[in-house]
Amino acid sequence: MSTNDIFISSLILSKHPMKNVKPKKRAQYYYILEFFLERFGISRLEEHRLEQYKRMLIRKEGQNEEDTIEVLTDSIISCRLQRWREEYCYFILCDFALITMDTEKVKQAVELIKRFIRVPQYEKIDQFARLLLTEKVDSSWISSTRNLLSQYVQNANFQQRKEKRIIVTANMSAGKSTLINALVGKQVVRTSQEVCTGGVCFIYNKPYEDGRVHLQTSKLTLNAGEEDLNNYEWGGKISIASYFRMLKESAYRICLIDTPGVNSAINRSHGNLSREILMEEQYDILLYILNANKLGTDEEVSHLKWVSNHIPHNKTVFVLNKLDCFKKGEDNIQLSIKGIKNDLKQLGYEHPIICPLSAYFAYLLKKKHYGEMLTEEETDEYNWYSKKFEKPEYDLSAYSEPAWEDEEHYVIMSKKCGMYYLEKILYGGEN
Ligand SMILES: Nc1nc2c(ncn2[C@@H]2O[C@H](COP(=O)(O)OP(=O)(O)OP(=O)(O)O)[C@@H](O)[C@H]2O)c(=O)[nH]1
Ligand SMILES: [Mg+2]
Repeated sequence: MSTNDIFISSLILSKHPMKNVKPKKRAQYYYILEFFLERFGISRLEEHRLEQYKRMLIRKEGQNEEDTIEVLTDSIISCRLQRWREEYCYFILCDFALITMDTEKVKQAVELIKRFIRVPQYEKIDQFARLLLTEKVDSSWISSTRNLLSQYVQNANFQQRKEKRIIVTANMSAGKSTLINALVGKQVVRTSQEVCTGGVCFIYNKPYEDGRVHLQTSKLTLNAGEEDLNNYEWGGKISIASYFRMLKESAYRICLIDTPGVNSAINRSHGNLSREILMEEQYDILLYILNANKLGTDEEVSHLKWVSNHIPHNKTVFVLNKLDCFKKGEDNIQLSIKGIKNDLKQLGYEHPIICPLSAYFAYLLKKKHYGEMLTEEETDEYNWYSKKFEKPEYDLSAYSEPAWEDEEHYVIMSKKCGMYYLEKILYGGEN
């Protein structure tokens, strides 16, 4: 495994077995962990991961950090690892594995640990390392290591999954970024009615929810907040990693790729950049978003033609977004879908997949389901859209995945707004 895999790994330290031991022991533990990592050369990502441990193990409000570190360093130097409680070396090995996600380094760390423990313990640490490296959680093992071991195993198993890459393209403001936030289930990329996405952004799934969003711009942070996500400059490669709130677990690792709208008159470079990326980047699915409010415009037809001519048809999935904006009496969803199908046939798409959707409602629905605070405006919109999608004329499940009365309300609404079907198309099956 390469060290980059740390970027898509999850880590929860709130139940760490060292959390409730005496501050001095905790600090000693930290320094030994740091010593092990530095011994094998520490990468930038590993440093950031280690920082998370440092905050848990050392930093305490009201303490003068420099004094503390000095005093504790002294006590580490005179500390004999032999006097440790026996299980600490298993914790160190797990934490080392969780920070590096590198099996070769873990093997070397086992040998280093042996230099500090007694010979009769060798057999047991080898046995434990085998368990760790074969990615098995053994319930007979000391219960205090189980949480760390299980986190490592989940990360390692996740990283062995095949990656599925999905790139999103459309004209400006069709809802590309909103759709990505809806797939993730939280706000990770910026959305706006103005030209918004100014560069290419890679959004990776993580194995489980640890409440942390990773952001790599020219700077790296493994705990990006709203402020960080809203203020970075475009340019270079932007990567984000977060746990995706999926309706059903996927057998794949997912990478979503957000691109700028192709038709910006002010930022002509956006169109070129997007098309370059569509030609050069590796991906399994091209998600083409049609804005239901702007069907048939010259700009739509022009981008559709370009995509049809340059991207294999069997890779392309179409989304008809913003269907919540349709007006009863004036618009007809069924006829629109039929019309698009015909247009796509003219362009040579034999059996195009078209997913009708309200990305914005899907986003609100997930946020609410996962207990996130909605703003007052979002709450009003959530209530308004909920009412709308209960009505048969807006029920998008009629064109995709039928909803059943005995299903959970969240699943029913996800079907009605089109999210359930879209996730099934994107994450399920072989593609
Ligand atoms: N009503 C409604 N509004 C939506 C929907 N999806 C997106 N929007 C709104 O459309 C506007 C543009 O959305 P974005 O997601 O930023 O669009 P984009 O395609 O990423 O735009 P660029 O990055 O500028 O190309 C925002 O105000 C969104 O809230 C939807 O399904 N329904
Ligand atoms: Mg965008």
